[in-house]
Amino acid sequence: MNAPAKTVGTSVKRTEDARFLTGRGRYTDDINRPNQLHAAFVRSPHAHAALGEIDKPSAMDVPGVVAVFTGADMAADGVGGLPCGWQVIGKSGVPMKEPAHPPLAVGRVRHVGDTVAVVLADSRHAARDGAEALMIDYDPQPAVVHLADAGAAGAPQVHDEVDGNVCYDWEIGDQAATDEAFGKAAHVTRLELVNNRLIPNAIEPRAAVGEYDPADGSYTLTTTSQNPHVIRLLMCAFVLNLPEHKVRVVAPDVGGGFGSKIFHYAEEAVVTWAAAKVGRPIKWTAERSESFMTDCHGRDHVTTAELALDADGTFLGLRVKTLANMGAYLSTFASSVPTYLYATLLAGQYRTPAIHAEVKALFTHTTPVDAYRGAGRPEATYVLEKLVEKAARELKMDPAELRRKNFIQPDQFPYQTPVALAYDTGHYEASLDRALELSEYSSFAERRAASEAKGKLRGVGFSCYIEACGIAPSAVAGALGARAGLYEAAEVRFNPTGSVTVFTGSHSHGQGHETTFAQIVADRLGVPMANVEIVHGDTNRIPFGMGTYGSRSLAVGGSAIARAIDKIIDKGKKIAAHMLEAGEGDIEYKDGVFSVAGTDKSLTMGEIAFQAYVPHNFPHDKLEPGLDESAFYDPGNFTYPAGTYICEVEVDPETGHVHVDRFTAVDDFGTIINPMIVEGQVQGGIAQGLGQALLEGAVYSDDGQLVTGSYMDYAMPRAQHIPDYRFDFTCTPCTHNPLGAKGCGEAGAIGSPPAIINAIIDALGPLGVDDIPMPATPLAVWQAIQDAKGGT
Ligand code: MCN
Repeated sequence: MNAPAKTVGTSVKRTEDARFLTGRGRYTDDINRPNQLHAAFVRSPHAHAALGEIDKPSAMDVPGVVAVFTGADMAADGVGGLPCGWQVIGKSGVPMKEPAHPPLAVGRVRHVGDTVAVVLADSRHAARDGAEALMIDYDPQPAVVHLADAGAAGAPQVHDEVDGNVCYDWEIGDQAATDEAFGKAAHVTRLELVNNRLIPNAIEPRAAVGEYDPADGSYTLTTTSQNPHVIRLLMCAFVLNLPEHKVRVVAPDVGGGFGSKIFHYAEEAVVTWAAAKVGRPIKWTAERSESFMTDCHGRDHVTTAELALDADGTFLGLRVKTLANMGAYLSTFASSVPTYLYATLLAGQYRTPAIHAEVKALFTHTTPVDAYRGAGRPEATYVLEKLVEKAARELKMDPAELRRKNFIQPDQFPYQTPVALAYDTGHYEASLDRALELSEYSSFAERRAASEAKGKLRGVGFSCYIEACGIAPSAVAGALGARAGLYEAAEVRFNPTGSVTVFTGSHSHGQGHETTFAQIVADRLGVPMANVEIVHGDTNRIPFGMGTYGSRSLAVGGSAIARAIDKIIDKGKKIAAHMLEAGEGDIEYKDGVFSVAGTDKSLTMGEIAFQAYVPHNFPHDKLEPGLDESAFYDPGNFTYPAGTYICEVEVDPETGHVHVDRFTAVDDFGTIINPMIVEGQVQGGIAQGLGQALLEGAVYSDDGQLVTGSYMDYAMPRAQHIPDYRFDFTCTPCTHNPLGAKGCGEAGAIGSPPAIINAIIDALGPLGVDDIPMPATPLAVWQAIQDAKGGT
């Protein structure tokens, strides 16, 4: 029997889409349990207030309401706070401040939307009525909202125990060497910028169902999570103090996460705890306005950056100072984002010999800020790629050529940057050249002239991004302060009749793992893809898992699967040797067939699998029955996808409207499993980057109200905003994982904002505009034009 055709590298259609497109997906909100109660959370209307009396009877009187719980109730049960998973050690060894974060507020509320109480009722509407009826004594206090104010003397304190609202003051790189580089510089380019706060908007809002079984004291939490094992670990160890073997966490189909569903949220702990209190299942689904207020936000940096260059444009040094908004509490991964996922990427694709970066993280009375697609790396790319483009303008150099001049060269890998990371491989010039060609950069001047003839301004902008993904090598993560290693686990079970069940610790919530992982398994085991089932998202079925974020699933989760398959093949060789009466060393394996070297004796993988489970004459002291192997894979390094993005915009100077006319993306993701899925990932990421660059931005009033709390005020990109994409890939395989693959899930969101903003600045250059903030809304662009003209 011939092995099925290889699938890796081909655009196999997504297996999971049959379920999604026919309405057969099973999401948390689809789950209903007999006798369940519905939860409504009571949220603070104030950014900062002392909590007085909470009058439970006012809600209990509402028909259908069964129970009301507050922070005091949870505290009385010994419930702990929501933890942060990364310890950042600041300057002079000062550890970060991690103030208490009770799931329901105790004594004080610290942001609009802070969770104050939960009302349980027979119906969703009754729960909501009860929540609205609950009388709470708030004593409003002054709030601090903006980064610029949070560190000022006399600013309101978010936590009494955190002096000056400073979570940490951290640095990386060599300050003395950087100062010396600036001393020698022929030219210094300076930049001040804001990386706008974003609000994640997955199609499926967060939801959770908590259950308790008094028969055996076990709990089940079904939740919209990207990493169910991590949620179980954090909830059991830090919050509810439960034995892990009594807690099952299930993340069924999840309708998008983009990072916002990797954190352990208050509602998950509350519904689990309250289910045992009332002895009934409890279901909660967020309303969209709750999502705006309580899903962790992203970005929110204020940065000054300086690039030192010599007379011919060679980079000598980079100096960066960033203020990062943590919001009111430290969310699960928040501390790592502006440090290890941001400052370590500031070398970009360049050979800058000296870099020094300082990051001060501050608490404010706003929604907590944590990872959002790209997490830290978009902020780093935005700083660096705006700065480089500005340097090119100031030096009157072609922006592509300035970059080319400073690229790390292919023969310099592995390349140790001055900011901790060691890139394993890359070929940056190859991506740049292909992008120049694909974007028709050489004929840009003609298109610019054509736009001008229509009264429009055309600009072109570049971004040569790099990211570190495949998070995270345990050795590096541990050294950087992670409280756990970030390996991944897999179990591959070759069933007796030829099907394969794969249990993975990764979690797919839009990325197509059921397809791409099956491609890897099918090719390596020589079975049809249809025979492979990928199981994820259930702590009772999967031995362990770190989940999906940081574009880690293929590079880390996929590598764990590849390792488990290697073990299956090794065992298959032993069985084949026994069956074929040959020495194990004489058994060769290729495309699903074991054969004795130099003979025509062979057995297929399917035959071996069957024999593995019916081992009539196995030497049982040497060979156990079964063909089921597990593996953990701890990456040796991050993977470093990189690429060049070139954006062309046309701006209407009368209205400030920006039309993104074409967007070229040439990415190096190493070996690609499924080009269609990867292209989809890049498209989605660019759409999110375009949202940040042109439309999205969370706005708080000075007293801490979230002004952009609905789609009336927070604009997401729509089909009409999506440009003519031009895609291609270059390939330098990752050198340290068995697949040669680098992550692709965040690249688009990381690389695109600076390309778009640089293009707008280029377009407006003739009018004297030399900067534009994100989001570059028509008003912001129009205002910049007026300011440059000296008008209002
Ligand atoms: N892939 C491939 N070849 C490569 C790299 C990846 O075929 N060289 C495939 C993978 O097998 C997988 C997909 O592309 O099917 C994305 O893989 P990877 O880059 O490993 O990223 P993850 O699967 O770990 O996904 C996480 C990443 C992140 S961090 C965010 S945020 C994000 C994203 O993916 N959130 C998403 N993409 C998303 N897409 C959807 N639809 N929804 C989200 O919430």
